[in-house]
Amino acid sequence: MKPEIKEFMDVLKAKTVGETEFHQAVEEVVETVWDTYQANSKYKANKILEKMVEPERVIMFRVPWIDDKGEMQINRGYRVQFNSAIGPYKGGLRFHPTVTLGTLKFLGFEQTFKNSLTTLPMGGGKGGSDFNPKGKSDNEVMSFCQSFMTELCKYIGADTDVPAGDIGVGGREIGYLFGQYKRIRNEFVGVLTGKSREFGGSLVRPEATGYGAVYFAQHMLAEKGEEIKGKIVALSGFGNVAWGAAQKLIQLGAKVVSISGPDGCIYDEKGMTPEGVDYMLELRASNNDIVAPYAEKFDAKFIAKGKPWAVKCDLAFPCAIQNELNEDDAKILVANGCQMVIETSNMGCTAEAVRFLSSKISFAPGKAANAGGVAVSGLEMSQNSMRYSWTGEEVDQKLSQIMKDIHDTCAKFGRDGAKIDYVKGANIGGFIKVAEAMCAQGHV
Ligand code: 2IT
Repeated sequence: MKPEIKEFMDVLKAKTVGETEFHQAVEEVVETVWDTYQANSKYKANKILEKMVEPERVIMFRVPWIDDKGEMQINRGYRVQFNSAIGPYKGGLRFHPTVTLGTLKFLGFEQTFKNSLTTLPMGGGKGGSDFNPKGKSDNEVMSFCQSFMTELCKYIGADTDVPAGDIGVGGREIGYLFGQYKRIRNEFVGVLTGKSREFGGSLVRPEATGYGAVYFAQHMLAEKGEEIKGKIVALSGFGNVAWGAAQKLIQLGAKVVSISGPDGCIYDEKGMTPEGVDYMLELRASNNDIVAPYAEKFDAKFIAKGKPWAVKCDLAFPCAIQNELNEDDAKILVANGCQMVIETSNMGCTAEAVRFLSSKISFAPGKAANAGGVAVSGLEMSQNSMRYSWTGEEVDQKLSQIMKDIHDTCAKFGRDGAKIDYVKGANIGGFIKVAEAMCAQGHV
């Protein structure tokens, strides 16, 4: 690492003690955009990089709610409004016991560049809570969501900040959050995305992150004159993102051989069927956070506490959570002949794994590969503003074009001879648009 970059990181770390995931996300961006930054006197005079690592606003609040036993529970809620240079803050809400301010700062920071890459006018934000939805009843989830929105509704709005789902926040939670916002503010507006179809949701939003990652992989393969048909694919996770990816992969003739959950991983050597993909939804809805029952139902292998990275595959899509794939996993994947890792979770790979994979095979970072989710959220905002809905084909076609544009941006800024450095391409491409907008808007 260059001494100037180390100095930049040391200053940041001293101001943000303990926010290790945030440091990891920032370091990767700073390392890749440093030369672009140094070469532009306007960016330097405006201290753009120093500004970009400081969120515009952080809101932290108490969330009291009553459980089914009548007991008071207290959680912590957050919204990190990171950057509004190119549009209203936009990004998901995560309900998961591991959520800290550092987690949401890393996610909000990444979201700023991701949203810039989508070509749509969306700034970056992220929020959530340490609330654990696992094992909670519908009534408890609603009680929590209503209390969370009672505070959050003071800070968001269709032209200010538009949250959506992330881990632990799906259609059910968005429904409860929307209902409470509407009740308090007396406004029916597009303040959340990922809504149900009946009240302003977009077709293809549930599938969009997974579909988008597969479309991105198609462009990566096309660079090498290859196609997705016949490829053996390892997936992790079993939530919304893994579900969408599995569905599209199977449609395109790939063989999906794994999924995973906190309890372990499933190895289905014969390949998942569409019924298996549908069953993922049942597993998710059961609220138990386990994948083991899949093995018995579909005659597959369950590896307790195992990760799917030791299975033989051509393509790997981490779709679960940050840092789920480390350097050892990366080495096993490459040794087993894996050609590409498409990071579909946010910062799914550790910094060491990213370095190793980028040097050996093709690696797509999450902020490019998983941008399809927020892109269709942006399309949901457009439809809400028009008070109109597009057909599924229209939305899918726009999503597909956006993923191609993101791939083109990565290629434009990351091409290095015959290879594309997708990490560099995504970071520089995402950075320039936000930096230009920030410079134009003056000292704010
Ligand atoms: O990480 C992400 O891009 C999301 N969770 C989706 C955010 C959104 O606003 O749809």
